[in-house]
Amino acid sequence: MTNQLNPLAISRDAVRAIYERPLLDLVYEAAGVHRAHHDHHEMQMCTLLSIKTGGCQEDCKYCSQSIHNNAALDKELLLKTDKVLEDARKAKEAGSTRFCMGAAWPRVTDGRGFDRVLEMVKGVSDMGMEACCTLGMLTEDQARRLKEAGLTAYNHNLDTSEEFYDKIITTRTYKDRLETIENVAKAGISLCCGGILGMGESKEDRIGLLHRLANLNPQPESVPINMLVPVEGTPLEDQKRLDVFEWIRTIAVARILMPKAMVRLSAGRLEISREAQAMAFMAGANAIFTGEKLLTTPNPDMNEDNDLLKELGLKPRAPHKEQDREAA
Ligand code: SAM
Ligand code: DTB
Ligand code: SF4
Repeated sequence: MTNQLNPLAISRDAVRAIYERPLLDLVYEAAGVHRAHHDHHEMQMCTLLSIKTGGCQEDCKYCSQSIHNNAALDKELLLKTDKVLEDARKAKEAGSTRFCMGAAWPRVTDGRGFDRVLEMVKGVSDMGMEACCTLGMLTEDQARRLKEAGLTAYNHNLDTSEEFYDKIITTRTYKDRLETIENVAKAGISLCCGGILGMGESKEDRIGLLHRLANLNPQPESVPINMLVPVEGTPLEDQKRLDVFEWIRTIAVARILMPKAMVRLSAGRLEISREAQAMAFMAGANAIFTGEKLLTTPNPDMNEDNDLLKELGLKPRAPHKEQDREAA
């Protein structure tokens, strides 16, 4: 069961003790864990595409796509499969090895829309790329069908601590999130699960999020760490920026607690300096989203990212590396 504590459960006090270490000690330890479990010269490059944009009924206070918010947004119905596969091909040519398709759906509903998404997943997977989706809540049967179509990973975030959750979202519960996570695990799909920092949560909330993530059983294969992008027209548009060292601290703790996971720098990189990103890579972050856009907000320029990786001596990671290693 995914939402039960795993047998190696780590206590919240233990997570807090790690989180509160002197920052440089923490980064030093995280760097060691990173090097013990990964090739620390490798960076996984992923590309995101919003396959259905806006009009979502959930009331997530950070999100440009919620009907409860007033963000200026070009809404878009579910894209055609050909267009999505064309974008995936371009992402592959640009060096991306994982293609993640996001839909502003609160949940997946069976029917023509979902059938089309299954077609997209199959197409991306047939191209030799890792296919990832984030489509909202999912039943066990829908997860199974995605797996059969070739899905590598499903993104479904816990976003923050259980205590802070209802300050951010009221139309669904933490338990709803955990149920989908469990359905993903039952289907044998890798879980991509992380959160957002800088929404006005306390340090204790960040500790609570890390504690829940580390105790998921199995642990997530990928942990996206989003820094809030304050979107105009959302309730969080004027949110004060989180100190970037708290972001680095969170990344380091995630790396120590989830040694095998890919720790993914997600939203918010545009506003984070090269130096801070380099420190995050030192602290164990080993995946980024590349390309000019995330789902609806801008992302660093591809050339700037390539320059940064080159400067730091990092190289792109091959697709399906884990499976290849297990099969060898
Ligand atoms: N609707 C699906 C869901 O909520 O699971 C999938 C798409 S949703 C946009 C995926 C994730 O993007 C959210 O869980 C959240 O962590 C992140 N996100 C959305 N808007 C963001 C923002 N303005 N700043 C930072 N992260 C954001
Ligand atoms: C995740 O945790 N971050 C990505 C991915 N999963 C789907 C999405 C970030 C979205 C940022 C806001 C936007 O572009 O709309
Ligand atoms: Fe909908 Fe996902 Fe945005 Fe929440 S985060 S409003 S569920 S698209």
